[in-house]
Amino acid sequence: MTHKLPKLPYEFSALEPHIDTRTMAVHHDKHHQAYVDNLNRALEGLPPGHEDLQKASTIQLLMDLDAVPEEIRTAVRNNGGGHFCHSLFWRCMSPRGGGEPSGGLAEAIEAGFGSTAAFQETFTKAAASLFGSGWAWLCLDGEGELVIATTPGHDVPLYEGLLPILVLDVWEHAYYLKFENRRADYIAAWWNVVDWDHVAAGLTTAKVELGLGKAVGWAAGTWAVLEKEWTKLFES
Ligand code: MN3
Repeated sequence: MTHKLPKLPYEFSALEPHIDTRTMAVHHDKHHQAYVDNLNRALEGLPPGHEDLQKASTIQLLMDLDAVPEEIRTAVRNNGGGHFCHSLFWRCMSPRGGGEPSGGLAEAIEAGFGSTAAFQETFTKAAASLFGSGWAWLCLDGEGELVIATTPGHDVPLYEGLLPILVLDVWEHAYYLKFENRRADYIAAWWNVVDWDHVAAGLTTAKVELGLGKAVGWAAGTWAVLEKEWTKLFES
């Protein structure tokens, strides 16, 4: 398939004053677009016998990188990963975001971290102390517990069997235009736009996926099923 840049579900300016218009425009239209273009370009160079990968979704590619020919594997990992991470990142933010989680999500966060404040403090520390470029995540693990994770580059927590439900981009391009080197200020501002409703929807999906995954033993084919649900999270 030809991978496509997802449309932002809000205007570039919608997250002002917390996340600025110019950063959103450059980040979505230039950075994310480049990952999509580079992924498509890498897949155009598939050697004969690997045409099936042309039809694979981003998640299917990432979940079975061994099936990707070695000469384009790094390009697929980095650019497919970048496409996945950013697609989820845009959806985790909203002009109606901020405040506190509620319902089942709030209960899960309290069970996992003691309180929303304690969760936010731990997540913030993980994001702030991540060396270099990468991502901070809230995920559901194989036991059904919420965990905080960080990944370097555009690596995804799916590699570790973690299902991501909230993600923060801490590459400098995500904040440098407004916050310069002050990553901590960016993270503090970002909490004001976190779309807890979307995170809650992600948790519900992840729980279903976890049940499905357990039922079939996380076989590679499982991801074909999971991918459908995850795509909804990005596109709905
Ligand atoms: Mn980015």
